[in-house]
Amino acid sequence: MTATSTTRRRRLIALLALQAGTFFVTILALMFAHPPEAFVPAIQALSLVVVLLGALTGRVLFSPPKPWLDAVAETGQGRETPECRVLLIGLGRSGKTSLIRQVLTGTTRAEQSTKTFNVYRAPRVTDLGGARFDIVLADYQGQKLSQLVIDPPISFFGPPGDRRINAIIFVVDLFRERRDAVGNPVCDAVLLEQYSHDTGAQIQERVDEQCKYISEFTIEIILETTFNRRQVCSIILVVNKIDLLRILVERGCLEGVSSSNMEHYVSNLYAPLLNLLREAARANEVEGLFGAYLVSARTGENVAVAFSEILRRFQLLHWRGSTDAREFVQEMAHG
Ligand SMILES: Nc1nc2c(ncn2[C@@H]2O[C@H](COP(=O)(O)OP(=O)(O)O)[C@@H](O)[C@H]2O)c(=O)[nH]1
Ligand SMILES: [Mg+2]
Repeated sequence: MTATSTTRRRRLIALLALQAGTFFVTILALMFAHPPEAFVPAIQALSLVVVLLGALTGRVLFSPPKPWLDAVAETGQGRETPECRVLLIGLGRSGKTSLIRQVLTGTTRAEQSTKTFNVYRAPRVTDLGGARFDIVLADYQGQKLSQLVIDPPISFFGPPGDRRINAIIFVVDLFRERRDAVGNPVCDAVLLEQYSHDTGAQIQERVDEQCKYISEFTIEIILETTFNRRQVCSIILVVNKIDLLRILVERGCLEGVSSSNMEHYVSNLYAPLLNLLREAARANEVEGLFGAYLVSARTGENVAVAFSEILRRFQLLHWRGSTDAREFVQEMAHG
């Protein structure tokens, strides 16, 4: 049991003892101070007052009680099944929910939702001896990353000072969604048609937009909010919608880019962001997985590859006991 959970248990016991003590003293006082006929209604009225006072005292003494109680109830402390918690961060419409659908093979019903997060869960079995665990994915859907700091749901993040996230995936793409006259997203055929001229410039525009969203400062905020070196063992960049790029490359829309150097082209586009992530991870002593994974949440291409390394690291970390994630990842990198 962690120091934090021990503190919470002590607080809970103290709160209950305080309430019970107050109640007991009141009953004794009543027995001495009142004649028998006044006894029953007076006790009833005073019991109510004592309970209300107790609750008020608890609120003042143990404030803020709600996050604390939420934490005890929801962080999974004492939960039997280990959880690999993966946070997906990215601009709206870059494909986070579609990626989750691919990973959980069609199950997209969120088990918890807030204004800014959906949380999905699926059972898994390890490659290392068949132990069970859950993969839990949180899809950040707010537009402003500041919301991440203001209201991160404790059930997924874990309480401040004891964060529980194992992997952070930054999701970017290469194509901005286009809408028709009535506001519906256009189909891929129309999107490809629109991207078939000035292709390089249009893609660069989207990359710039993505890099503006996931900047040095936002990375810092995200790590500040989520990071716990005992838990985080992967930070990766996923570049989505590679199916569309492949078609445009095959059509010859990007001069000098072929299917054999497509990965190189994308890595160059996202080199500044990759460098920022690499530096942030180094500063926090996480040796993440820093190639950009080119994936398609639509076709499933490369999605399993990107996730399998995250799951492998989690499994090794978890079933080796309480090893510090940082030491473990360094060991892996060296051998
Ligand atoms: N062609 C293509 N479209 C995609 C891909 N991933 C997502 N989309 C589409 O992009 C839109 C936004 O996806 P969604 O998963 O809702 O993005 P989110 O807002 O980041 O959760 C949807 O219309 C998806 O069908 C992909 O890999 N290829
Ligand atoms: Mg979504």
